[in-house]
Amino acid sequence: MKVAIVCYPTHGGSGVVASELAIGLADKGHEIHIVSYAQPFRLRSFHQNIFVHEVGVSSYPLFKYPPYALGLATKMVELVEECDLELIHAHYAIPHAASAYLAKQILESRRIKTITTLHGTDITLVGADHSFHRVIKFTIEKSDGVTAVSEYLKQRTIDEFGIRHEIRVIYNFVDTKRSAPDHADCTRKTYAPKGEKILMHASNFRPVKRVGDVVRIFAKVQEKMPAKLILIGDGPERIFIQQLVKELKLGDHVYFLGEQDYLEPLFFCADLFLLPSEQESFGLTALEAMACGVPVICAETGGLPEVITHGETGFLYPIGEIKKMAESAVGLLSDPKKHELFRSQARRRASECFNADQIIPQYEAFYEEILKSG
Ligand code: GMT
Repeated sequence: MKVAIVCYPTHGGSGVVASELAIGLADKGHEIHIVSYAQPFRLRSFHQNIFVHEVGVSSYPLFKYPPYALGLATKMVELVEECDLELIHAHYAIPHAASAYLAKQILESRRIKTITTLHGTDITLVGADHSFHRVIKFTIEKSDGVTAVSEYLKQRTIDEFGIRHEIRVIYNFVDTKRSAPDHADCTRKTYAPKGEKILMHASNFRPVKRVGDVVRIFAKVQEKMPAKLILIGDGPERIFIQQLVKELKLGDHVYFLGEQDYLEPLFFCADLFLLPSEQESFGLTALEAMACGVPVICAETGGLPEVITHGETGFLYPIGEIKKMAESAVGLLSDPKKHELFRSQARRRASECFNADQIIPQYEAFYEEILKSG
């Protein structure tokens, strides 16, 4: 198949899923054209059968906001014609689904199909905003195929937008080959020289991630046992989090690593992953942690209960239940047998339910189904 995959290039789950899907499909011989405003970070190295096309938008003094959605639609039209593409797969509805719809209208004489994959905030936060609502609803309904990354997100989309179009749930995935321990290049000694336990969190440091809760949970754990906290990522809340770390006098125990392209090498250092988000349609980082044998303590929200099994691969508690999250962390980390059991159960669940080898063929089959449809 010849497919355009449209995505964000930045450190975020939707861009990771789109890039890893592109790699998996290209490995199977499909011709994949990535369309984005920059090279996605997971596609910086060469991959056979993947072609990256950057969308440039001219600036003009009249434009307060550069019309990216139009530049994107134009690029799609050109690519479909030049490369004879059959399908446009938009990851994250805003504005990608609208641009794909526009491209399809312009290309009316060609039988081009469009698929939109909903990732989360495109429905729950940004999409729910009144200023986008009608366009999101319209473009989802006009997509030839729609997928969501969890049952939760599918239901939320139906409730929020009254969508009648079928939404297929295709879970996010991990390449479990990359999660093999021989890929570990993080040394525990660097971060925990005295054998302290290592807690980890990775996100885009937006308010929805509740990184403050991560620090407060860690503070409670620290009171009970020697521990270190590794924070990965960057975003608007980072400055407040640094301040909070100072206020709680945790400066010697918390590391800020900034954005990292691959998390697996770091996860091999971790004893526990924390994701106490307000909202999480799936929680790809939690899955990546599990694949490396790291149990997850998270908020019982969104699609997280579909990924983490309470009492087996981690613990789920209501949003903001810092005390319970910290107690479970201490309980697990001070019981080596239980911790080891959780580690192996986490690894097994990631590999049995969310393995790239199972999920990528689901996308492939969905593409074929949509291409065959009338
Ligand atoms: O908010 C983020 O973490 C970024 C966002 C994205 O689109 O990059 O993540 C969303 O999509 C991910 C991939 O499908 C999911 O794993 C995240 O749960 C989801 N984020 C939220 O729902 C807040």
